[in-house]
Amino acid sequence: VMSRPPPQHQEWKGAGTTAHFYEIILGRCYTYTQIVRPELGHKDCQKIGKAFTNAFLSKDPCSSTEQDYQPLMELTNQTVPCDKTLLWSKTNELVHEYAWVQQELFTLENTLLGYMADGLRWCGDPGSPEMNYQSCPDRRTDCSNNSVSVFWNAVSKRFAEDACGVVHVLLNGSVHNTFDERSTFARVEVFNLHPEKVHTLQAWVMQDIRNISSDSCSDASIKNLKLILSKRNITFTCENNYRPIRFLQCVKYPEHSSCRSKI
Ligand code: N1C
Repeated sequence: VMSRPPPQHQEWKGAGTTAHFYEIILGRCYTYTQIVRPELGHKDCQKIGKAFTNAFLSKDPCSSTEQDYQPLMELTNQTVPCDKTLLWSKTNELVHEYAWVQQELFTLENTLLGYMADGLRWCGDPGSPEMNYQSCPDRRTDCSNNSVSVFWNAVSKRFAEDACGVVHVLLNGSVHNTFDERSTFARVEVFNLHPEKVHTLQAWVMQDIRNISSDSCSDASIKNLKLILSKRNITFTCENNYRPIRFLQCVKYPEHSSCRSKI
């Protein structure tokens, strides 16, 4: 057998930093600030890119802190209009399809920082100034305070704190825990909505069109969400299979029985 070169970095269980990470975040920053939202054309993408990598390079990727991301967060502050914040849990694909059609709604991925980081992985190493492209900590088997999880916790927290008016959330009625206490939505966002600014959380609970079951809004986990919000003085409303989003599901499965009625 040929001898393997010694690893340059600590070895983790999760996949490594996305190839060309720096070029991708820089390109996405320019796309967002020049093309998607030209009103943010004054943002300094070079500075933002550096602040992003400075948050995790040469550091232990299992001891990441929200403070590490503070300079990045300050450079990427952005106002989302009241009533236009759209949260989600376990509906990653559908929520972004809806936000694409309803251009005035903002998911976190429709803000600069969420747009830059969406779908990427990154970590550094205390013994090296480089990114670790070989492996990064796995959230479950290595550590929860890893560079990627801490980032999403920090930006999700700010996104919820900044929300005002009616906030919407798109939930998945076809999974075991529609409101999952371990999710970012439950752990971070629900507790960081400011009741002085956010009077109502409106949930849209969508079921997989291929197996529509009973009323998801009366699910036990949704009752738990309602209780948490009432204690926080935020009104909760819930709607099953919201029609505009059902129509999006019907685009994908037009022959399904629930899509065949002539309106
Ligand atoms: O844990 P979740 O969903 O409830 O997180 C979703 C929730 C949304 O409302 C977003 O504002 O939290 C925010 N958010 C993201 O926008 C996001 N984009 C990508 C949280 N996590 C995000 N990711 C990655 O997906 C991240 O790695 C995290 O662990 C998953 C969350 O998926 P989920 O369980 O469906």
